[in-house]
Amino acid sequence: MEQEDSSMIFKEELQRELLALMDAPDLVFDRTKGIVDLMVDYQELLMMYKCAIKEVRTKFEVLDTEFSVRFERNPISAIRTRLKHSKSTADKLARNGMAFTLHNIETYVNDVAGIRVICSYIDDIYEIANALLAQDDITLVNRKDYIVFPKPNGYRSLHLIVKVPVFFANEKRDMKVEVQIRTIAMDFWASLEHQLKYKQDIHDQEEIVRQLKACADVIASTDEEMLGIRQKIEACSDARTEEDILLEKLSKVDLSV
Ligand code: 0O2
Repeated sequence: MEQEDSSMIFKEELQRELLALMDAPDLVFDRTKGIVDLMVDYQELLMMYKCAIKEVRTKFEVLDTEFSVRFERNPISAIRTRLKHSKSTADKLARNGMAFTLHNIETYVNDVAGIRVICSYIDDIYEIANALLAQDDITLVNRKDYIVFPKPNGYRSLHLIVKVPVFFANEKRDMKVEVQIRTIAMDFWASLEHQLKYKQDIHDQEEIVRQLKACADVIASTDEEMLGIRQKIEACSDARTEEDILLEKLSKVDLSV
């Protein structure tokens, strides 16, 4: 009932505004121009975020290539990137009582540019994150460790908001990028859990939430165990002779970079 009232008021206000605009063509022109300008500038801003994603993605790809040559294994199993949907950006601003302006997007929405890095093992997450943060053109804006401090629903991931400089034809801009780093298992869990957000009519929601939490706990201990096994295997291969090491180094020469 309350919703109907507010939608009636909104419709009446809109009608009044349209009538006022019909009497004032200059105002119509100004408003239209304002909206077109905003959309053009917004497109440009998205282009800049897209470039920032490319910069950070390349940094992770470089680290992965270096690891693969030095340690003969790839810490990164996959990299996914996305630009936040405009509706999602508008919703986030509206939830915080803010208008959809370029200034508000840049200042208050940290995840317009998003990059998700999927690792096999937990220690890779921190190694990759530290290697990124050690780079002198990267500034850490915020760090949330949902691995050490998981969310009550069981969500685990390392979140970093970083700023990266991007060089355009006429300017250099520091752009914010949200980086989420997690294991394959954590990612598998998060994808399924994410569906809960968009399904309104789920029966037995409480049971599903409980099952998801239980799965998150199993996944966390499996991740720990897998890391332990890998470390044991590595410890065995550390007991090599000088000759083994030399032969191993020689075999690396043929690795395709
Ligand atoms: P989408 O669709 O993934 O882009 P802040 O960004 O700091 O102002 P926020 O949004 O609470 O505040 O940040 P936080 O906690 O770092 O979470 C941001 C993103 O992390 C979310 O983006 C999700 O991608 C992911 N995330 C956080 N919590 C959960 C969770 O419980 N389950 C799952 N599956 N993902 C989670 P968005 O904004 O939801 O949208």
